[in-house]
Amino acid sequence: MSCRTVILISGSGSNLQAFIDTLHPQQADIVAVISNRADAYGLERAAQAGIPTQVLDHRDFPDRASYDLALAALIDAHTPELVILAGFMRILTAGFVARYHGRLLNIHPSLLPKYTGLHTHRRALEAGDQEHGATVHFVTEELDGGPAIMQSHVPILADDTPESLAERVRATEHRLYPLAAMLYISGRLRLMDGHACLDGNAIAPCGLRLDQFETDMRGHRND
Ligand code: NHR
Ligand code: GAR
Repeated sequence: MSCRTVILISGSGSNLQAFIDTLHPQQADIVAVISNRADAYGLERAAQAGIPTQVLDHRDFPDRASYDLALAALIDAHTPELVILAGFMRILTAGFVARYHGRLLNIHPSLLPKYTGLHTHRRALEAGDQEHGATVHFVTEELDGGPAIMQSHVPILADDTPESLAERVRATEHRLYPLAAMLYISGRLRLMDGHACLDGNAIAPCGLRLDQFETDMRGHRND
């Protein structure tokens, strides 16, 4: 049975594109793409793929609570099982997060718990880090603080700029995010007692490693 999925975006939607390109319709049914910005390029990607789109501009609401109530009403009309934040740039209230407890995922462009919030690539460069990456996590009330599911790692190069580093990280996000979502869709991944669990076992605090997981998958293939 296909997993009804709503994807929230604010911008270019390259992660949305990765979902469209990677997930089979029998696995995930992307029933709607919702953006808080009317000019998000991801809306065109969705339309191109025949996915219904909606825009809900946060500037039309007096506060976060009223925006989040309207957003939840839009989402719930599609009766999704899974809700995906893919470059969605609005902080969500505790009430919203509680409503989708255990079925709301985010991708954050850093090796959490390092660099929560914004401008992660610049901050990793300024700190002189040797590696950087992205984390898929369950969303909780605590900003970028929910249980980690899986991380991708990239080296930081001597001549990197925030832009070049972001591009290298984003290329890994497009493998990382659909794979993590598939673990949820297949029923192997769950949030249990505040822990991200794979096959019923708690995942380490930093999450699974994408490179390790991909190596293991190759080893288990018999073609
Ligand atoms: N909401 C909750 N409750 N918990 C999380 O973990 C969330 C969340 C909402 C979004 C994505 C997150 C990221 O991956 C995310 C995780 C936006 C901001 C932010 O400061 C911070 C983190 C994230 C997304 N947004 C500004 C705001 O005032 C607006 C910035 C803008 O519009 O450019 O909401 O990084
Ligand atoms: C991605 O790199 C994602 O990790 C990051 O924004 C980009 C969205 O790209 N998310 C955040 O910074 C959330 N605050 P996309 O629109 O092309 O998928």
